[in-house]
Amino acid sequence: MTNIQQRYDEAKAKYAKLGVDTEAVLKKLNEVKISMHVWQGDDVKGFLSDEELSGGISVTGNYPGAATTPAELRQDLEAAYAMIPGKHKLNLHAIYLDTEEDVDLDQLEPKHFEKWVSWAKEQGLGLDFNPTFFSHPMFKDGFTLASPDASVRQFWIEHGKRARKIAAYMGQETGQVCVNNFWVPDGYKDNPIDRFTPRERLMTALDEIFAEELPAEYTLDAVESKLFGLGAEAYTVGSHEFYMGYGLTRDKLICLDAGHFHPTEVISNKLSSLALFSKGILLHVSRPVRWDSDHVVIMDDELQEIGRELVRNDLLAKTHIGLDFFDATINRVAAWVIGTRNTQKALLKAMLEPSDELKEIELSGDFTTRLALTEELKDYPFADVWNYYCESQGVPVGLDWLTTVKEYEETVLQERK
Ligand code: RNT
Ligand code: ZN
Repeated sequence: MTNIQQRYDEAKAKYAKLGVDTEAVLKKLNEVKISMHVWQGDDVKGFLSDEELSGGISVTGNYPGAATTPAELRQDLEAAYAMIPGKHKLNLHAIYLDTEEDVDLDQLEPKHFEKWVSWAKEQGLGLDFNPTFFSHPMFKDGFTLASPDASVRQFWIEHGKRARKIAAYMGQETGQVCVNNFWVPDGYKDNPIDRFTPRERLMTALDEIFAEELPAEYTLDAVESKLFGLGAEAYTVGSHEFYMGYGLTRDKLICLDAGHFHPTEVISNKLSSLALFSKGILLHVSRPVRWDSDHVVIMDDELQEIGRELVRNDLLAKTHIGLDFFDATINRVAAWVIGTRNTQKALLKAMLEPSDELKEIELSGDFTTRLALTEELKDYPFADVWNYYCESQGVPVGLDWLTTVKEYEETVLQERK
């Protein structure tokens, strides 16, 4: 018997005493798909043009080996997925088109993503999508869909419509629903006089984009809010209130990005409310450090709280879990592996909790036991369950993946110019 098996058996017995069935937990965990974001692989550059990254987001670092072609990106993604247990999704952005044709955002068609789709099918991956409302000359004076200039709005409306067609195509081809997420950076650096009219313009533009019904089994639209961005510090048109209202009245998924709120405000505390009223939730699991810095997701309190909220409230079925971070100071494949595995681990930890019992304890008013037991649970051998899961899924156990990533860095990444 392997050491891992033995430790798992012990952990299994320990959790069983709490009434937690680790076998059932691992089955459930294995069904959760994480949508890994392509843009960690090349610092949000994409393949549309050489435009600088704009839209108030920023990547720092120049770690060697960033992918410069779709083929390199796919190679890196394969390396990362090989170290992540389970079957997942890939989250693409419009600027990641793979074509020889010279096309702009308002001319995109499904065929420009054919190579991604056939690769995803081959790999057994689902696909998600995002129209790109940044890094483009039509991002004018900080505005896209909410621009006061009708021709600017029109360009982006056309892009949005085309993105939806592409998402529907991806969903149809892969047989898994493709979540199409709309985030626009529009806003003002300094205090605006008129906060209302840009929001009204954004609402109208979105309504135009979403006018056509597309099959819900192929694609679902999501809308992502934000508090501020670089250069849009004073006012962001697509705020949380804006998209709560928009998403609820238009039956869209509402996307919560962990970095898009005030520094002490957490998305974990929003999930239960949103779940009561929204069609569904999209998460951008990220890690803000002092601002929306998009650091790699670590096993911090908020990540664990997000996991608990999803599990305790049974929200996994109506939640689509995506990642959103970009760090160019470390190996980018490692960034994916660390962030994705952490997100899975946080869910596993939550699933290993005797949540029904905890709910009863709370209802009975025994807050002493609630505190004592939740603290005690922190010492439970969840890692033994995780290691067993990794082994049974044929992916590296513990830190073994790092050796593989270092080898990959030496043999593949360092060869890149
Ligand atoms: C920006 C948003 C958005 C982007 C991606 C690249 O603040 O979080 O989701 O990070 O679209
Ligand atoms: Zn985001």
